[in-house]
Amino acid sequence: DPHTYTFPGFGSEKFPNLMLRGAGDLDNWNLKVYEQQHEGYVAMKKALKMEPVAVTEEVKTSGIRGRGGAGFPAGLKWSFMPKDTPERKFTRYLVCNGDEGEPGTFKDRVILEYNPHQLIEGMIIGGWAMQCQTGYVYIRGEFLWLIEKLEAAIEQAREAGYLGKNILGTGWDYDIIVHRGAGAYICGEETALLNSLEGRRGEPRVKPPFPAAKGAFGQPTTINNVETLAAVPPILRMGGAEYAKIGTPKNTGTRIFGVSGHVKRPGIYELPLGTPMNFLVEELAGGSSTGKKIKAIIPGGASAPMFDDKDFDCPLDFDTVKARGSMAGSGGLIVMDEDTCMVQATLRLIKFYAHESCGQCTPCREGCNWLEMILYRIEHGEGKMEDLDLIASLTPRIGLRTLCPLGDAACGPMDSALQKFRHEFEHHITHKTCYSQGPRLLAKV
Ligand code: L3W
Ligand code: SF4
Repeated sequence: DPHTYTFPGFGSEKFPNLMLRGAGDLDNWNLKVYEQQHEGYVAMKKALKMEPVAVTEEVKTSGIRGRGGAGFPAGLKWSFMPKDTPERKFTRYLVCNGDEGEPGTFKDRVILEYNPHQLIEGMIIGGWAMQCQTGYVYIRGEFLWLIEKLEAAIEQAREAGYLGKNILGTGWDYDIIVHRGAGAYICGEETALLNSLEGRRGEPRVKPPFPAAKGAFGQPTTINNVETLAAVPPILRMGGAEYAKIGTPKNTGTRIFGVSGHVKRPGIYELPLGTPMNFLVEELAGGSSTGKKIKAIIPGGASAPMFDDKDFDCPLDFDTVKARGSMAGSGGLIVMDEDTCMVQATLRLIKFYAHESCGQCTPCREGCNWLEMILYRIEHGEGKMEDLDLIASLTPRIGLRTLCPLGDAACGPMDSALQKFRHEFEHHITHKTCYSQGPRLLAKV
């Protein structure tokens, strides 16, 4: 059944298959296969017969929240775009954020590789709803093999008359341009992405103005994640109200969770929002791959504070994960067993943020480097007990004091690791060996 699927070894429970539909079919990147076998472009044809504002209303009704990390209601975001008036005509842009670079997150690439037409269809529907002239896919530069496939799929859509001039006789002109990033994580932040798209240095801008008021090239722009836009065709096909029945009332629909780390079956899983984390990790991903107890799980990409076993039952929806002190973020779960050294794991994460900081804000640029240096000496058995107080005094001076969320993102894993696994940091300092791995050589990272 193309609408649902069951997991091998997991009884007969049916899960809705909206995002990964057709993804198992290697020819699905081909327009004909997508159209003939997976109801491709049915939603687009339906949307183009509707008033643009009615399409936005349908997305609002669906309740879908942005899948890139912040969980902002997508329909509401679309409705922020200014409409033309007799006095003023706007050039409007739709930008798809395909700069997937969050550690532990690998869902957008699956859509781009196996279901690119669903994204293109979502971008045409979004472009129509907001009456945009151009759609951009800002894609992570390392995804070379996906870029070729995506561009070939876009060309097929052009040939079919779904992109270009006077699309399907509506009088509306719209095309999609693929723009490659050059390897900076920060360009996944929406305003840094816009700077990069414009050929400037990829640094976040001050918000407000939000992109809906002043975005790409100074014009009204909506930026949505790949997964959010790819969810639009199923929403239009089934109707917003029907989509809203999946998941929980304020966290509707399905999302693609990525599970990596110490599990037997790492990979991606499409599930309704609100699915309990331990169901995903234990039942679907097969539980611990090492036979050791699972010690920590990062629930939503590296920026999300870590959970310890008290929260493994947490329903994976934006609000509950937040209420329990973390964030559902990009939906990438990183699972760590009890042999994982939390000092080393935290150092690895902080090293990433220190490297990727764009350097505009002093708290982020200097603070992340300081955290890295302090963690480095603790990891190598050269830390002092006062270092833990120093860390605790540094993070409140970084978080919420910066231009973009990267500074906060570094503080999440740092604070949660220290709060939940403080004894491991203390052990490194007092014993000069590792709590989890014994008297291992405290290796350089
Ligand atoms: C108009 C207003 N628009 C908000 C729009 C805003 C944006 C969206 C959400 O961070 C998170 C971050 C990462 N008028 C508006 C408005 N908007 N108020 O709504 O905005 P915001 O600022 O809450 O979030 P953000 O800056 O988009 C995203 C976390 O996601 N994350 C990151 C993942 C990284 C990737 C990647 O590598 N590509 O996905 C993962 O957890 O830490 O907290 O569009 O314009 N009044
Ligand atoms: Fe750049 Fe960090 Fe400031 Fe973000 S928080 S703008 S990455 S310096």
